[in-house]
Amino acid sequence: MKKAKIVEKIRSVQSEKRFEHTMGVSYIACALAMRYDEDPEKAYLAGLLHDSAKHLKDEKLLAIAEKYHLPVSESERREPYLLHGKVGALIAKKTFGIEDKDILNAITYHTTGRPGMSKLEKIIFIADYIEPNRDKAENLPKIRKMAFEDLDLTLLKISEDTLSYLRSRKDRIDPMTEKTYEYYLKECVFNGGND
Ligand code: DGI
Ligand code: FE
Ligand code: FE
Repeated sequence: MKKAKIVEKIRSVQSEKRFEHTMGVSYIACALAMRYDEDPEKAYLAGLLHDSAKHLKDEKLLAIAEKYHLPVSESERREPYLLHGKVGALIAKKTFGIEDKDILNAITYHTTGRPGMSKLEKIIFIADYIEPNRDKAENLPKIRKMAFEDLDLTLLKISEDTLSYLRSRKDRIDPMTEKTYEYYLKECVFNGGND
């Protein structure tokens, strides 16, 4: 499907605010791709589609996951919105014809991250957090600057802040969110944080 058509389809299901976020993620992902020698087109597409299942209600996310035999973890069953990455990747494939595994993984893991992420996965995870319309997270000015200096250190900082945010709210933490933090903590200490 043509890019302009994808943009229009996404616009038609998202609220104005979410659509602005989506476009923010696409453009920041593009800029990060330019900085880190990743393909800007892939980054743009992954950004555009990363929240393509975010407008769906919990029951719908669970129903889609069941219909397409997507594995649903205990944590996702309790907090079905965590499935919007996985289901988003399915939509990217089935509705928008995206076959690129790296783009699909970037969509799948954009909320929790995962150990050993690809460059594109890191870019989408980070762009989602720093895009210009985001305003809630602490340390954003620092993290925004960091993002253009060191991908792994930024990833570590974002997972650390996300964990403390979830703990402060007494939200349940998905094991993958924790694993991502632990992996990048080791990674950064071990290799000094260069990507
Ligand atoms: O979809 P977006 O809002 O653009 O961003 P996102 O997909 O990164 O989702 C962010 C939300 O997900 C944020 O409120 C924190 C939450 N989240 C991230 N990891 C976990 C989590 N929520 C729970 N309950 N457990 C997690 O491990
Ligand atoms: Fe999301
Ligand atoms: Fe998002």
